[in-house]
Amino acid sequence: MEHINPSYRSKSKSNRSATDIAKAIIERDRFALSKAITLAESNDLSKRQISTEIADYLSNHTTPTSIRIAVSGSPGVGKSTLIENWGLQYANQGHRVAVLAIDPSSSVTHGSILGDKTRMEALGQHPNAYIRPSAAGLTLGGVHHATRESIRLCESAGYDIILIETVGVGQSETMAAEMSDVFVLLLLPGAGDEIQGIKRGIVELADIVAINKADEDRMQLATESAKSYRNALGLYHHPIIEWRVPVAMISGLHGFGINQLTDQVNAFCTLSKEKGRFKNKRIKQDIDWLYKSIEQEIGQIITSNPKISATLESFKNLILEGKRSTHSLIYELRTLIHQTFGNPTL
Ligand SMILES: Nc1nc2c(ncn2[C@@H]2O[C@H](COP(=O)(O)OP(=O)(O)OP(=O)(O)O)[C@@H](O)[C@H]2O)c(=O)[nH]1
Ligand SMILES: [Mg+2]
Repeated sequence: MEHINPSYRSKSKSNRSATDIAKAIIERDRFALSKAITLAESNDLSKRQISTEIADYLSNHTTPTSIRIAVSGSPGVGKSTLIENWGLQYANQGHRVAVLAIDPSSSVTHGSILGDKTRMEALGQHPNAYIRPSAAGLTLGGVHHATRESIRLCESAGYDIILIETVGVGQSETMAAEMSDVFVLLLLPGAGDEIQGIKRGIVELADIVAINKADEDRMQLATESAKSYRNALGLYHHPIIEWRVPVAMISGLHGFGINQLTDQVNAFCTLSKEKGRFKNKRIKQDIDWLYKSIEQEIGQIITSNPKISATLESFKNLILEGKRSTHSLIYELRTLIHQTFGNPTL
């Protein structure tokens, strides 16, 4: 047998067709799943093409029955620690857990620190768990696209609990909300000032709030903060009118309150399903994403036209010199776009 090339097996695997990879994913082959995620993250058009064939096959052959949970909060609030222990709890109950990260900053830092951030060693070794750090070097739209696709792929591979950690600040929370069923916001026990300081936009995304690190000498402070947060949250209206955003007290590190968090997620999903919102929200997320992608695509086609990009460049100087109003420049650009690409309605 020495004459057999030892890399033969992996080579034959890497040459599998889109349908073969898709079938292997349905059979819960982790290698195929990772391969498909890498293809979806690729900037290479031919690889992207294979990835779309895999996606189409899976859409036709699988029905996701998962819960997508986004865990968000400031750096260091304890997202990874909670996800690891929460994920272990789910995995020990027989659920299949996939952990993904949304990291818009990976395009800047090239994800160098992300490996550390999503290490989750104990969960990573659990047979029911799959952890995928987000890819480095992707554009903002690329991060969004790759994470959405990764979620679908994991679901097709039978993962029914999808935990999404937001990494970095700003864009990641919005992205997470655009692709999850439940948005869990972690906060730290804090004084009144900090409560006033929570970013309004992010609080409005929350379906569940949890005061994390409610342990050791922070119990008293956590109890007081939970009360203040409950009052503050009373001012917001959740899109499901019957849902009062709960404020849990938890310790992701010591496991305290995680059961309660699971109950709240289940209660939220049950209500959301009763209201017919669960499925509709996913459909709306898909349609919104389609439109967003079209805008990005079209924008790219337009701005990569040499005549238009040169005109845009010259507009920058005009704005700098203060000679023309932006209003008239936009009008001129519109005319140029119509002349270049044609406008059937003119
Ligand atoms: N006391 C206590 N410490 C915690 C708890 N959860 C996390 N920590 C500690 O807080 C620090 C940050 O935890 P991480 O889980 O890495 O936090 P994170 O939100 O994922 O951080 P980033 O990914 O960098 O945004 C670590 O030192 C943890 O051990 C908790 O419930 N209680
Ligand atoms: Mg983390």
